[in-house]
Amino acid sequence: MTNQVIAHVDIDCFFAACELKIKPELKGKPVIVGGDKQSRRGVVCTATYEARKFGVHSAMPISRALSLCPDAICIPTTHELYKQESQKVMSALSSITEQFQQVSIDEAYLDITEFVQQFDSWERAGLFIQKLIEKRTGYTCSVGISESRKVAKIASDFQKPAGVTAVHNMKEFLAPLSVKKIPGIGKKSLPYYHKLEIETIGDLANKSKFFILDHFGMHGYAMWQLANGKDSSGIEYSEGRKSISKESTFEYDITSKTDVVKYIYELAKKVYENSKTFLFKTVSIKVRYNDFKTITRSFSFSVSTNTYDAIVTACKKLLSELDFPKGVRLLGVKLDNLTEINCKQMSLSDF
Ligand code: TTP
Ligand code: MG
Repeated sequence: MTNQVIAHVDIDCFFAACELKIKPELKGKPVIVGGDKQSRRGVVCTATYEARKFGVHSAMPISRALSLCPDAICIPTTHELYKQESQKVMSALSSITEQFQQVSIDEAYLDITEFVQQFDSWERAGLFIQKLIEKRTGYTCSVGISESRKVAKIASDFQKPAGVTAVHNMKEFLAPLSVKKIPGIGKKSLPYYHKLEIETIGDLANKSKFFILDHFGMHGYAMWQLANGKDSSGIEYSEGRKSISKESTFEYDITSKTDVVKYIYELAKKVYENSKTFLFKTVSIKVRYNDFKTITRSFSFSVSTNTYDAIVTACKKLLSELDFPKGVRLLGVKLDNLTEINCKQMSLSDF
């Protein structure tokens, strides 16, 4: 079985990038978002990398930021703009995979286990994500890729801005980094780690399990496991399942419609097997051609159902509306509009 592959995507200096998109004359200049230059009051929300060179960073008082970078241009925040732009970013990311979790205004995790199979390396998949975001929104972003969500997050920060960091050997990658890079080790606990001569994540990995349990309990043990490259944290779905889907990426292009139908039915079967405890209303199919053009088509029933026949009927209808002028690289079937089965309604006929 393939291990999961998780990408963490974080837009570079997000609020500033939004402002520069509508004020392109400021590109290349040190810009601070938040606070006011005249009164020197407020705090820095973010700053362009030109201002960061002077040591300016988020959450710094404006007065301090201006003493470090007196020529900086300060602009007030426009949160409505950031919300709109964030939606564009998230919509672009969710076109890559349904297995996607937004965690802040400008960052998200994507389960790209299936998606990466189309590329000859994780780096290329990361570059593709960057290009897609740039094309759809104009923003640069940094991408971290790894088998662990936590490591993906550390990796996206590793080569900011506009970096792609793919981590295959987690232990080796983490070893030279400061322990404070581990989420959960903050200002409060850091001195305690230092007191025990743990400066880097490698130092932490080299301690014995019993030493760590003794000093830090189970919380520290989780950090120690991560330091040793043993972490398989993945996407977290907070509001229950929104969809059930299955995708297949092909090594060779599928060129005949008969084969497309055959594979869609196979996927329909797998999706059906995973949907036993749910009713669904909507069935979608996804087709990615060999030029990466991707289309999705959906069909909704008027009432919820949970039969295999319903999935196949919907797929047949959706497929009949599509042409296959080029080779197909990926196919997918998805069920959504889900209701968890918690009563006796088991199939359409029971309604
Ligand atoms: P971040 O992604 O942490 O920062 P960033 O996008 O500005 O810079 P980069 O990712 O390149 O390091 O935060 C996203 C936005 O959230 C940021 O643009 C502004 C806002 N923010 C604050 O308002 N205050 C803060 O202290 C932080 C960290 C962010
Ligand atoms: Mg960011």
